[in-house]
Amino acid sequence: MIEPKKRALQRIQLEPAQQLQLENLQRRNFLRGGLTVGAMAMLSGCNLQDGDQVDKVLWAMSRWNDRVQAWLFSGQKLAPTFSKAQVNNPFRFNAFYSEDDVPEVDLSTWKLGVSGMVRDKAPWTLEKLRQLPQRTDITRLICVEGWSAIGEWGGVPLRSFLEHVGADTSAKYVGFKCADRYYSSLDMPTALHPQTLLALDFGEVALPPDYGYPLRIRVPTKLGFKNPKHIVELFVSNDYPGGYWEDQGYNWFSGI
Ligand SMILES: Nc1nc2c(c(=O)[nH]1)N[C@H]1C(S)=C(S)[C@@H](COP(=O)(O)O)O[C@H]1N2
Ligand SMILES: [Mo]
Repeated sequence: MIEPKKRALQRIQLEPAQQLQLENLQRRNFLRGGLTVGAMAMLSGCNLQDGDQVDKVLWAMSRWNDRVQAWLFSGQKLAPTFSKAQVNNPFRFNAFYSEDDVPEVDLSTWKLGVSGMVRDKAPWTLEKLRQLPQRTDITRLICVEGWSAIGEWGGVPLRSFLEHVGADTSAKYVGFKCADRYYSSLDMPTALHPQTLLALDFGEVALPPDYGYPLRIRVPTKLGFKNPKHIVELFVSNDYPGGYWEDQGYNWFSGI
């Protein structure tokens, strides 16, 4: 398999901004093992000095790849599960800031806002969420930075929640906003996947601050960055919501 982007980068002197864009796109396509030969043929049709044009073609292809992957994904393939003895303790922390800056969420004012293509937009308290059916899975969280850890997460299957609020499940996306500026989004089949949880618990106790108190997404069929912590709002939409890392070039689909 040729690596057309690398070759293009070697041959052509790019402006720093163009170089950065191409590197973002390389990261975005990294998980899929680079561009196809057909894509390279398309690329060679444009002037590689023209950053805008190259970016447009590469981004379009990346989106196309997302659509193909979403289509291939049945929505029901289960992620591997593990035994309690395999849980990593202590669990690893990660965020775009250090542990000292973990947001302190005040439960007396915290609510989960619900918006977009849903029948019932009333906000949810943690207490109300705990009254919905719960599920627990011991799964592996895999970070794109190259580490992984096994943990036990419990909470409300996102599917049950979406059904409860009368979400339009024919919509394309479920998006999440967090208490710390972080945001992310899932394709609807993944949102309806049986192992995708609105997680409230971590190892049988309420989520500790580091791991997303009071509510996070736990989606074992996706990379770590698609597991937003400290969620404050959930919305259903047909408009592509992107994400904190996704908008910096990481592949939006990033999973199975
Ligand atoms: N709100 C918020 N959620 C986030 C992040 C973040 O910076 N802020 N980082 C993501 C990344 S990159 C990873 S790998 C996981 C890490 O989760 P952990 O701290 O439970 O290991 O959280 C994800 N969710
Ligand atoms: Mo991550």
